[in-house]
Amino acid sequence: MPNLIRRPEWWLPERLVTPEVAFVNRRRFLRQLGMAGAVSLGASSAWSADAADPVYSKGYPHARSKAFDPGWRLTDEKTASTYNNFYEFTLSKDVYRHVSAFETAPWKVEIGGLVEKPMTLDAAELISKVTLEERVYRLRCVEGWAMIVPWTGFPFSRIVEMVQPKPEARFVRFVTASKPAQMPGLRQNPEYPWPYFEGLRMDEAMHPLTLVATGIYGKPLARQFGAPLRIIVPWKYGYKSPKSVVKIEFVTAQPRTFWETLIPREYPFESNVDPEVSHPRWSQATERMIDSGDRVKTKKYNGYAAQVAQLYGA
Ligand SMILES: Nc1nc2c(c(=O)[nH]1)N[C@H]1C(S)=C(S)[C@@H](COP(=O)(O)O)O[C@H]1N2
Ligand SMILES: [Mo]
Repeated sequence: MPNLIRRPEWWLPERLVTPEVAFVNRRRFLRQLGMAGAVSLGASSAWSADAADPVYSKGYPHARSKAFDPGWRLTDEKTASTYNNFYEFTLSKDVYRHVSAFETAPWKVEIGGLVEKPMTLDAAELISKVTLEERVYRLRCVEGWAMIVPWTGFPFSRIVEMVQPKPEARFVRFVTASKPAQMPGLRQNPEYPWPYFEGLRMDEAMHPLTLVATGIYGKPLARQFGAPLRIIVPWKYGYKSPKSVVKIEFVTAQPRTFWETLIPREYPFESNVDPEVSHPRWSQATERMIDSGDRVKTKKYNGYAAQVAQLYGA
């Protein structure tokens, strides 16, 4: 990359792994980082899920599923809770410092489109209808970092059972929260096509690995993780796992996504983790574990090839 900017001394190497932002608007990004630094001096730095809205705490911790407990070493909880991507709040990783005004209850979720039984209900009610379990998954961000965390949640296929999609439904579209008064990033970065939106093929959405996450580390999701519920698709880059979902829509045509709208060549709809397919601006061959700093080889489908390769004709 050409040396377009002079880096200040506090610019840690890991700050560089924020390439989307840098590409979209480097100048705004730099200003934002500066502001975030200034604000953080006085702001509360509570990072723990203990701050999650108490309406979601019923039943925690939920039992870990034996089928999804591969025995990997978990990423340190504090590191995972203080190193997040959630651009509605900030373009920097210290999202936890910017979420105190975020109200996650009550939380209306609208599930509709091409379905027999559309429903609009509160997140707490939706969660009360399902059985929660804990699963240990890897998460790989397109920026080149990774973590291994215990999510609590339920399979997305439970939602499909509830609303009964019509045969014409071939894709699922997710829309996430847009609350400008509570989400400073929306106001600071108006050039992005808010609200954040994502999509999956129906067979991807129905895959048993696809999870609606409601908790992490044995507690309800802290705000920075996308409370009160978010989607987790562990074999795709992290941006395919939308946070703080408010709308789930079953549709016929492949929906656009937030990142595809911004830079289609770099963030295509499918976006399966693949060490052999470089991002146009960097290699995807390896990844950095966010707590240990270990650099490890990236695996095809993020290590889930045995479960998902058949979705892609492999
Ligand atoms: N609504 C919303 N969802 C989002 C994002 C975002 O900015 N907004 N960032 C995505 C990206 S790029 C990643 S890597 C993961 C990060 O999840 P984590 O912070 O729980 O590790 O969330 C994804 N979901
Ligand atoms: Mo990401």
